[in-house]
Amino acid sequence: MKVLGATLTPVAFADPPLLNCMGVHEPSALRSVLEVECEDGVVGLGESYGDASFLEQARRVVERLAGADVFDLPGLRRLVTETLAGAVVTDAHGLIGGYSADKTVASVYSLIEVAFLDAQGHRLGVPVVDLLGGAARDRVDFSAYLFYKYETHQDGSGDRWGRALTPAEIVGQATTMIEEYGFGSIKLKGGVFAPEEECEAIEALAEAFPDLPLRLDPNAAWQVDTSVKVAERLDGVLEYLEDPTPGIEGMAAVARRAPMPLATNMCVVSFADVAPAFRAEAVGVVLSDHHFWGGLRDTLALGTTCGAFGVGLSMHSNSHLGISLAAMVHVAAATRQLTYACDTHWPWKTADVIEPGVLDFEGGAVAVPTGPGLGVSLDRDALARAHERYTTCGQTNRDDVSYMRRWEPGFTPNTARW
Ligand code: GKR
Ligand code: MG
Repeated sequence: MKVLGATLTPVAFADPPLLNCMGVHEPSALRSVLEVECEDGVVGLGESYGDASFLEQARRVVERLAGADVFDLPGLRRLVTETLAGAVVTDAHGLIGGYSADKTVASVYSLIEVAFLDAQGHRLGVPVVDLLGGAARDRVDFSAYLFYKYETHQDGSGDRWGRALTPAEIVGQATTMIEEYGFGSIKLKGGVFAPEEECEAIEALAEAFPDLPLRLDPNAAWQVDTSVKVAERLDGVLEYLEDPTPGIEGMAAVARRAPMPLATNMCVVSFADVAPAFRAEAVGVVLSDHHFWGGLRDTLALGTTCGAFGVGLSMHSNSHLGISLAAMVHVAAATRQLTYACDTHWPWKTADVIEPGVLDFEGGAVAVPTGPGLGVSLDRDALARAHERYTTCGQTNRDDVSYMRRWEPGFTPNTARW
């Protein structure tokens, strides 16, 4: 089935002032929505990053898609690789590891592969999970993803979540999120305050939710010895400790002394990282993410690789909309080796570009959509509103660091600070 044309639309949606080691989320999160129009009126959807550098590279390929066959994924890989030879998308936000030409190809390919798979599913009348070999599970578990947060943005605009800067406020945030979504595990984004304070928040969560598995992710804000101290203190409390310190070598040094597995979405971010990280026994859990692991089929391959080495598998998320959640659910459902509930930023947004009703959470899980393709449809008015917000919000790149300086002039990222 031939592609007739494709449109890439940058969009923005409201994001609360969530804190991390790089600073604080700006008022808008940026994404891109891809529509691939094919013969017979079939349209395939994809979603990915919205930063200028990503858009620039993705557009170079998108404008060459006409004439491609949506069933020829190796051909798509060649087109992306040839078009982007040597190009590098730089993501200055620094929260998903280093960037490289290979990661750029993998990211742009992924955006389009998802849309091609969606189109294939529509053409054949089957859900994407079936194109990936079938469902290993019919519901996908997600964890409550907690953030320290300010009460309002710099312009004074607030949100329904309020302030969360203390252990009690973090427990309050968890309580609301779990009541509404039914999550059965909890992740706290750390790297914001001194590690002792973040340990106190985790201990408060353990007391409030004694039956729920917990995770802490400071995005490499700590040095090796600090990481080990935290790991020892939270022995028996955390199911895994995520990216405590930078780099494979640093993670391996922590892993040798930590009682719980270490997880990562920062030091194993492409297949080139797998051998050195696994050889060094640096990580016990890899957080997959189809957006930069080269699409849904390579994410499945990552699952197989992790399974072969006895390494666990979870799933990473960034602020995202419903097309991405649908893709995450289909690939997670098809991945036999998934050993933990996946991350999602879903509860933090208030708008989307898809028609509601397909991706509802029940008991912390999303049922795999059964409609053709991804099973979601675009709400054109909502897409237009989100694009309008993109054109007027004044943001073209995620920059948590500069925004943080409006609260704390002179702020520098907390990477390996403690
Ligand atoms: O949304 O601030 C955030 C997160 O810190 C995100 O950017 C990370 O990439 O969730 C991610 C993670 O697990 O590191
Ligand atoms: Mg992480």
